[in-house]
Amino acid sequence: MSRSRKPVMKCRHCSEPPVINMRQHKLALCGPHFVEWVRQQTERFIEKYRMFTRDERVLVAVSGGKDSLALWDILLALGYQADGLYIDLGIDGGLGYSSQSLACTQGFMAQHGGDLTLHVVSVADDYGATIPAAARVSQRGRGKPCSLCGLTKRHIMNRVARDYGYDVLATGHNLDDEVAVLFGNTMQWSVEYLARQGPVLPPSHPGLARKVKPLFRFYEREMAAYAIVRGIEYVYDECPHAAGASTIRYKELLNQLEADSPGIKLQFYLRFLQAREQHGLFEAVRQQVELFTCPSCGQPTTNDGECSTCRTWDRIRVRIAHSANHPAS
Ligand code: Q46
Ligand code: ZN
Ligand code: ZN
Repeated sequence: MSRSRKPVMKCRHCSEPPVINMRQHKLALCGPHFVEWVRQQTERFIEKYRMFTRDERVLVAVSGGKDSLALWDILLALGYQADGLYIDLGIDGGLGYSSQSLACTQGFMAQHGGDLTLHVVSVADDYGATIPAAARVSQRGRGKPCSLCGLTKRHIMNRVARDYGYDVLATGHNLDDEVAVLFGNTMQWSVEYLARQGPVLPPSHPGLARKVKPLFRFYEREMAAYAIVRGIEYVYDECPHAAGASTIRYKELLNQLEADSPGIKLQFYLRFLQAREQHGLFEAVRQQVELFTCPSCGQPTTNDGECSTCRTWDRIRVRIAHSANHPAS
């Protein structure tokens, strides 16, 4: 009686055991070959989608998580001019989330010899309160901080890119993030968001940087594997406010689909981009948006007057000052 042995899996390029098997690509790779593959692929996507060139200055938004640190690592290895931006949101959640995130970012810089440039912006110092404290008094998002947080982060990224003359702003969104957002936008038929979602967002206003997502074709597990193989220490915990977010539920659902049909997430996203580019899907919506300049911060706004970030934070500061003066009310 012959016993069937499970075939031993090997790296596609050498005889070492693989660190990852990417079923959607039918590709298993060992650590060094996986790192090489990720970098080559990233370079290919940067060129294919005309994200940026080596002459342009790139600002990478780093959160201390695996994706943004992996992105910074990849861009540096490929020889791009990449600096970092860390936004201190002042989120603690019992875990010291923001301070841990900054510590991981600084650890990453030390690993790279310490001569990298990192811009650190504190929301509390620049806007007057941490995100959780501001969310408690803001009417935006009904006490949940994410809407205010997203608005403020975008405002800061635009500001730092403009003030320091960066051509491009790069974020570490991976395929799982992008597909979950696309799924949510499709479920709601949020045509304005669908018209703008993509790996490259050209500047909508003078002085704004182009926004790019060089990792948008990598699965989340690929980025986790990259960070681990490269020995990058990153914050494992999600932001404590992420719990219950609809994107997390969408990710679970999409993972179930992916387990049955490897590659379905990538296909869903790429075919959306194709439909939009080749068939002009949502083109009419894109052309309808008229932008004004906020008189306070100079950033684009859909209102003729102060932008929603300036208005929201003005109200928050008033409420905080009022409650400081009237503690019992
Ligand atoms: S950081 Fe900010 Fe996220 Fe935390 S408060 Fe919400 S939006 S969950 S990406
Ligand atoms: Zn190998
Ligand atoms: Zn403004």
